Amino acid sequence: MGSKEYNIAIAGVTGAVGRVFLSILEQRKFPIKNLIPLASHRSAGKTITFAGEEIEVRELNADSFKGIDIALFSAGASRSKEYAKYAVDSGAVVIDNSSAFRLDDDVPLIVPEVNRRDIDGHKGIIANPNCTTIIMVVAIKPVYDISPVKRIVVSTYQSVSGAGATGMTELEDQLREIICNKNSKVIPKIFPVQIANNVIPHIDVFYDNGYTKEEMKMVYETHKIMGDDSIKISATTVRVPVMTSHSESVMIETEDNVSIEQIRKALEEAEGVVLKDDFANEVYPTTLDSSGNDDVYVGRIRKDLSAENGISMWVVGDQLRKGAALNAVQIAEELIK
Ligand code: 25A
Ligand code: L14
Repeated sequence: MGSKEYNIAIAGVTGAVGRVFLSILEQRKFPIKNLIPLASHRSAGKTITFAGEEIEVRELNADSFKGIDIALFSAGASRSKEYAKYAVDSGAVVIDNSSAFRLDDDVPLIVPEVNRRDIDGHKGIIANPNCTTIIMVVAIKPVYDISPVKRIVVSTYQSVSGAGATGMTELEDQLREIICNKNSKVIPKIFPVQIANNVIPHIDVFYDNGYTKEEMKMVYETHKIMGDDSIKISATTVRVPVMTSHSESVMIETEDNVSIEQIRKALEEAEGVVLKDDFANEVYPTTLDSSGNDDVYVGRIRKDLSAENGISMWVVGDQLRKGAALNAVQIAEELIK
């Protein structure tokens, strides 16, 4: 990429991730010449504010990408499948937040802390992994570097903003209905059942093996990012009535016996990780620690009682930031280095 400042397009700018893209690009002073905000016809003509300037949102179409250097996509997989090719044909590099291309052989799937070198092989599209996967691998990589990880058992506690802006509206609306209107039954719109006062073991569609697509993303994407298909992974992904940040209970089995002290030290020194772990003083991370912040927080590190070389830990991260927009902007920063 020649110039020192870049033309950036954001597809899905009015969504949950899109808004965070704007604030992260601004905060990190990404060198931007022109910013082109794109969304559906519903948002065309509205304005967004970037670096103190009001910019009009345009409708995403085949001609949106003339002169664009980097196109950040977060408008859902079907939009990515339809429009990413136009961005690539216009000479832009696409960094895609959707699940559309993640498992394609010629598309690198990147978490900079883990596999930034894989960016080099890109052919115009780089994929941003699923949010729960990103948050988990940031915490697992430092352990893997001490001793190869053989097996992972993970349960997630995913916030409603993982389902986009409409997920947040749905939780707010249901809580208001229950608290203000004293109505204990509400009709779900985007979640399969009521999310207020509830916990739902169902994210994305079910596959024939009884796992959901969200659970299988954690398996396939972790293999690809870590470059190790031999890791045995089993996931249960669950929606909880929390606005932002995903939490994960992770059990890791390593090849060798690794001490808790070694793990703590490795995580303390790891890029993108904050260790918040002192059970004697009741210190552990929660979603209120991670929300609005960039790092992945780890605590509750202890020997697993059911596996010889097993470690259990609690991992929390803001899935709109490290799980989505921040990770994508970090990929863009690698590209222009
Ligand atoms: O397919 P995937 O990959 O599984 O992703 C599905 C969705 O998950 C979110 C993201 O939703 C994505 O669309 N998502 C993905 N990864 C995520 C992650 N890691 C993640 N969320 C959290 N963490 P979103 O709400 O964040 O963003 C949606 C954006 O996409 C734009 N969009 C939709 N259709 C489009 C389109 N852009 C171009 N062309 C299209 N055809 C969408 O813009 C938004 O920016 P918008 O203009 O449609 O929405 C503006 C506001 O309008 C409201 N709204 C949404 N749908 C409807 C609606 N209003 C009326 N009718 C509707 N059907 C919303 O309130 C929105 O804020
Ligand atoms: O694959 O609903 O990136 O929490 C991540 C968020 C899929 C949906 C992805 C959610 C999306 C998921």
